[in-house]
Amino acid sequence: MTAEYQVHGDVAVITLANPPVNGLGLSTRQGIVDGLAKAEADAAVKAIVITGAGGAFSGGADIKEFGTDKSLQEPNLHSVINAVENAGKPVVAAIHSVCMGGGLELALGCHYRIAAPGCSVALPEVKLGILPGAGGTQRLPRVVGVEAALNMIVSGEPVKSEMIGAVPGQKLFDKMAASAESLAAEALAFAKSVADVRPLPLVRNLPCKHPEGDAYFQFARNMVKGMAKNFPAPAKCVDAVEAATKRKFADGLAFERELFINLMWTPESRALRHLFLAERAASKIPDVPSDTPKRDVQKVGVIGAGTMGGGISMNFLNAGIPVTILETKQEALDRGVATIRKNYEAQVKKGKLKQEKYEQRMALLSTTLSYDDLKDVDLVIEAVFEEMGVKEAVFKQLDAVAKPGAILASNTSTLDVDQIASFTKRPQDVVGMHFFSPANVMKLLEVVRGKATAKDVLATVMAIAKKIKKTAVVSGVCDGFIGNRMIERYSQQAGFLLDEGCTPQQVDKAIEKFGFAMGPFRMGDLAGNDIGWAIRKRRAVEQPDMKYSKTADLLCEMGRFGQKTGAGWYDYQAGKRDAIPSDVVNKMIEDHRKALGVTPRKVSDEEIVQRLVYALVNEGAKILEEGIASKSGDIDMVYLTGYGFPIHRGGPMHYASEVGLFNVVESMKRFAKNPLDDARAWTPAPLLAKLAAEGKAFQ
Ligand code: T1G
Repeated sequence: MTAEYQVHGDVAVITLANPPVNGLGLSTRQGIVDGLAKAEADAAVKAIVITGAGGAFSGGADIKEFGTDKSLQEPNLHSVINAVENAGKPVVAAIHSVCMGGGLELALGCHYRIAAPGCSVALPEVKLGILPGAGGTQRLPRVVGVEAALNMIVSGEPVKSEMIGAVPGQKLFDKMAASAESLAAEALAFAKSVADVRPLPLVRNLPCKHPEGDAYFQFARNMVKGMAKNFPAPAKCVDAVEAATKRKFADGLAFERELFINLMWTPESRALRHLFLAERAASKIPDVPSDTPKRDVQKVGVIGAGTMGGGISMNFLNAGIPVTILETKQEALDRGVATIRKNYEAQVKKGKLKQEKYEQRMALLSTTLSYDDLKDVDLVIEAVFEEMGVKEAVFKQLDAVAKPGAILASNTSTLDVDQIASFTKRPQDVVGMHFFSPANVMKLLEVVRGKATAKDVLATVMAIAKKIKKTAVVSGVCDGFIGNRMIERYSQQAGFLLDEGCTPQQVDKAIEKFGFAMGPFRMGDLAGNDIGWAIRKRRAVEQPDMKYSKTADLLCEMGRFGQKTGAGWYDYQAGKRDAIPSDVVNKMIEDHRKALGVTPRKVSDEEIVQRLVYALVNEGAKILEEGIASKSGDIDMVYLTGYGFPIHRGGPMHYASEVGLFNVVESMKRFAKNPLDDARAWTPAPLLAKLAAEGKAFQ
């Protein structure tokens, strides 16, 4: 049982003990009910305290149980809370650290609540695409007021216990403990003090009204509509809280339950729950135990003060870690530092960064022209020109200068990390850390594991990634790692669609309607079309038989590299970023079709989306079966945090599983028949074909 029962004098204490956050899984729920029964049956027990062991009161319902029958099995959370409310003796919730979701709902069912300061209190269900499903939308408004409750429920954001406890008229806590350390003793004393109070107070009996209800909820609906266009849950949160003001408690509870169950089955909620677990699973490397000793990283060196070097440096400065940037020329250093300053000053101007914080960060930054100044750094990240010869020179120097045990990382976006490691006598200390531009903004960090990369190096880099607030995903060594290798296939399809009859704006609009932040052509103009051009030239040598539309090369031959040249797939007005469809480009595409002898056809948005997304999925399946990525959720995390894949779709691999892999493969068979396409690109990866045939999903 994952709830312990003890009696202290005449107070029974039920302690939730389901690490890591006392998720209210079946055994924990059973433990609470059993504990209540024992306390009821023991005449010596005058009052009951419920609390949580370890670092949480409770993080809510056990998310890992969702979708299994355990989550529905009695006693479900409603039954547990009913048992608490109907106990014949006062039940006091002793709250500390984390009290979220079902955990807060459990506390709201108790007769009294005492909280330690510093506890994160939230109803975060909306972040999982659902809403509080065990009375939270009906009870919270009764103790903190309708507006404060709705804010908490629609945002899902935590608030500190001392912030709520102290607000006049808000009765979420009956008492604030002096500290987390004194909570246990104070809870026992408080329980004793209310042992004889009758009738026992019930939150459900408190009134729940809003003086301007109709107007307020209309306002709330208007606000929510704007912020949650792809997610149904926030609007339902408003409906549920409004019901608390208009219906009897029992009816409001039933209404909430109906909304909760309906939301649980929405694709958006399935996507968000998948991502909650995938994000946490990404930080786990199957063959690197989480207790692997980590190297100490007190000082970081960054080689290259360009856009990437500067952005990478800012991540560490923001985390309070000193950085030394090395360049070959003083003016490059000066330019790089000036860019960092400009970025911080812009944040200060917007009120996003305090002046003193900015100064503290800049004080952690030093610069040098000499490798000798990197001799005592613990981690060096090079962000120099993407050419193997340059990398070789850098790593040979690093090998000579860096102290033993220093981690030598390359920010390369596609080059072979094993080859880079071979330039040193310490390949076990070499790893790829592929940041995404702008490096101080994008959350994704691909951690590229070389054959020789030591396990403690990986464990250290994953821990550092968390410290600099990056979503780190481990990739094996291959051309393009995970993200860029898949985007290659996506871009290949985008080009074919132009040859067949689409315009750049039609393709972009279709995939942006699907939910991508930016379609392939707007993205090319932003990143620079010349980057893809260089990769295609390299690929033409390495994989001469890979088929491409020539339009992207023709575009680059016109010098239309994108926003940086004021023209790309689209036209741009000076100093503006608005993408204007270009007659010049559309004519180039039409002329190219004529040269191919192609009669343009109307391509549906559905086909555009399927060809772009399934191209990602098929390459992702190959990456999985080659072991370049260890989990399909890792691939989803790469696409969500690095390539603007729509969150409400859950990532390419999750989305394909939702569509049904059998249906994906059937569509691919159709695309393979298109003479203008690259049939080999539509040969299903063996893993995809196998799962589709077995009617399974990606795990
Ligand atoms: N259930 C199961 N496991 C959970 C969990 C939960 N509710 N919350 C966290 N974990 C696991 C997580 O997967 C990870 O596991 C470990 O705890 C550390 O998490 C009826 C139905 C609590 C603030 O949405 O916000 O109640 O990877 O890395 O940064 O209305 O986790 O180690 O194996 O995030 O210290 C509502 C979600 C559920 C809370 C801790 N509750 N969790 O943050 O650690 S729905 C939530 C969080 C519900 C009722 C409904 C955070 C945290 P592993 P972590 P952290």
